[in-house]
Amino acid sequence: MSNESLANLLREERRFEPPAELAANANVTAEAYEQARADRLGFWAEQARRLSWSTEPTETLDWSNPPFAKWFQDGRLNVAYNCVDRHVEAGNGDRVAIHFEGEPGDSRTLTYAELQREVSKAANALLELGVRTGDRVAVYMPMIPETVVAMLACARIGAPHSVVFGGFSADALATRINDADARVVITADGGYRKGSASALKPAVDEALTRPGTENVRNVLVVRRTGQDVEWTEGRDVWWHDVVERQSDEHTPEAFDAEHPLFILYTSGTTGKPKGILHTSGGYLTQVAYTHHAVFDLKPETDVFWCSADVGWVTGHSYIVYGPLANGATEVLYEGTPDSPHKGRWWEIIQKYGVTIFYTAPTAIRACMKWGDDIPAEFDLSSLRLLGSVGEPINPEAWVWYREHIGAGSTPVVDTWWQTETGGIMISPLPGVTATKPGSAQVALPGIAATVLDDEAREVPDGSGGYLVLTEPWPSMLRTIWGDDQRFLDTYWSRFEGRYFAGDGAKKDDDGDIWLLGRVDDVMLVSGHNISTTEVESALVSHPSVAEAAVVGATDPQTTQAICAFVILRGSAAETEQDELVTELRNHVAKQLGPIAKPSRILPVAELPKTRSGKIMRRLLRDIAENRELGDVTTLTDSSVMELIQKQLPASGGGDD
Ligand code: 6R9
Repeated sequence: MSNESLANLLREERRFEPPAELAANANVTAEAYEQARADRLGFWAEQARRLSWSTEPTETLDWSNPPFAKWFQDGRLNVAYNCVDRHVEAGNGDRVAIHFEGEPGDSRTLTYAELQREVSKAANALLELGVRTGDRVAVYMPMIPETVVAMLACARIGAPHSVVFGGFSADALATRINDADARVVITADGGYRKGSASALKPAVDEALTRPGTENVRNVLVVRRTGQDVEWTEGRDVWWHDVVERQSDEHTPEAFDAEHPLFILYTSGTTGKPKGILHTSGGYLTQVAYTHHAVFDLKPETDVFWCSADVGWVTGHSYIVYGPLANGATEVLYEGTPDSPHKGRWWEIIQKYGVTIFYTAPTAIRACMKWGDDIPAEFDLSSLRLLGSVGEPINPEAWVWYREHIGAGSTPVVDTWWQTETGGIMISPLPGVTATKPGSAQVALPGIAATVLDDEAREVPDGSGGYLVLTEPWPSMLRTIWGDDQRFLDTYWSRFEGRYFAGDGAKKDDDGDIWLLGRVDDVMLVSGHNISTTEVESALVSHPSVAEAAVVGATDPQTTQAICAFVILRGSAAETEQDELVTELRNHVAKQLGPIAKPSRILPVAELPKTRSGKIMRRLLRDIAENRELGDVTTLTDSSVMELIQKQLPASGGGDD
């Protein structure tokens, strides 16, 4: 964005007050904002006392060398002890920690006492394999309990883990093993996805033939599917051989609050992936607090379910560390929402009586497309809170979620954050905020966010620009692994002294924040910066559209022309498409104004997405501009691009 800040096009007037009962019993009330405003560091120091420290911190924040923050630096703690042992010691050993549901329908329950024994055995096994404090361990696993156990075992012995999403290729895995210089890889023979066993071990074998992975001494392999695996004697060891025979007792050692907890790679748009580094005390404080505040968790009665993959930061913070630090009972599901049928998620909510459900807009839009009648077949009355994360949620999808999953009364919280922020930053509080469909609304207590224009001036209410964070926060990334300069350049150089998130945003007339997509995706049309998110939301608000992805394609007259790819809903896919395209173009013009009218709309069967469900607009831009496709390695399904290319007419449908 260079000439002008983002235009503010979308108007959304619907409001939903918190349910009275939730508000009356909410974990966090409006007072928290006041308290944090009056004394931000005092507020975070108080939140740090949710944790059990072996040495209580006396210093909250050292910001003497910005942007390299140190939180609670003289405190010492063990993260795994906080997530497991202390709940057992408090008398809650029989509470279920994890209800595991495998995709084929197998299930397993782990109480906190069982989790303590499993984590202790795994920690002892890692020690036997020679893993020492500070060594990096790569984790390349399906969504099974051993994955959580492995992560906690690493945390317990102070060995930072680097979880690599199980769908990534051998190349992607090798790059990450190399960058973090991992010493051990924990994997499985395979996992179940979309109705069949999908192998993992072959990708590890292949990755370890690549240069730069020589320091991997052992591969620890969980047997999940029973499929055949190649075996390298001396290097490969079975989990059931090495872990099962260990003592189920292990005394956790305390580490400094700033001891590295994990590295998690984000793809970034160009160049090699960035290893985002998170440390212990500040990270755990913020994920525990936000899980308590945003999800209003009552550990004795709630059943929490975050459907994210553990290879994504959402899985780290809201499957592993946040919920377990809070002693939650949660669901862990291995597979996809449509295996073996499109009601699988709703069946799981019914089976376990899930009360709080956290998922991504892409999944909500897929469920909308499959039809309202599917969730209607299940008893979802246990739900009392719904969350969304990962992308801007279109108002229509938000309302559908509340209506069809939340029975028209369950509050929806749209939570904005990033791998880099570690925990939720901007979100309604369910007992406080009157929610607005499509808006993440307000920075949480203790968090400072605003929107700036090109000249680094705060934009007035009713305008758009760049989202920034203006004060350090406990779960902030500490650096990019091995590359402080890239850390400075990427996040701290655009606006002096402030963290640049890379997202466009606007403030509405109440000062609430609306996320408008990645700044790289913003379109420049006849001198106006227009957000892809707003045009997509306008398209999704038409009854015939299930999903939309919008990109700006180079245009000689208007700089960029708006090009939309849409997935049609149900029967709309069979109707006369030329007429529908005209209708959709007019619909957008009516919703947002003529400037936002797409010049081309192309109905497609699928859209290219990353593993966490984010649409890869970069690839669609390649198509819209008739270019050769860029890097497709982080796509969930690379055949999608071939499908789209096959479906396209030689030149597009627009007329003006
Ligand atoms: C947690 C996670 C971060 C990027 C972020 C933004 C987008 C996430 C959002 C959202 C609008 C929300 N994003 N949550 N946009 N509203 N509620 O997704 O981390 O994978 O690092 O992605 O995702 O663009 O900058 P990560």
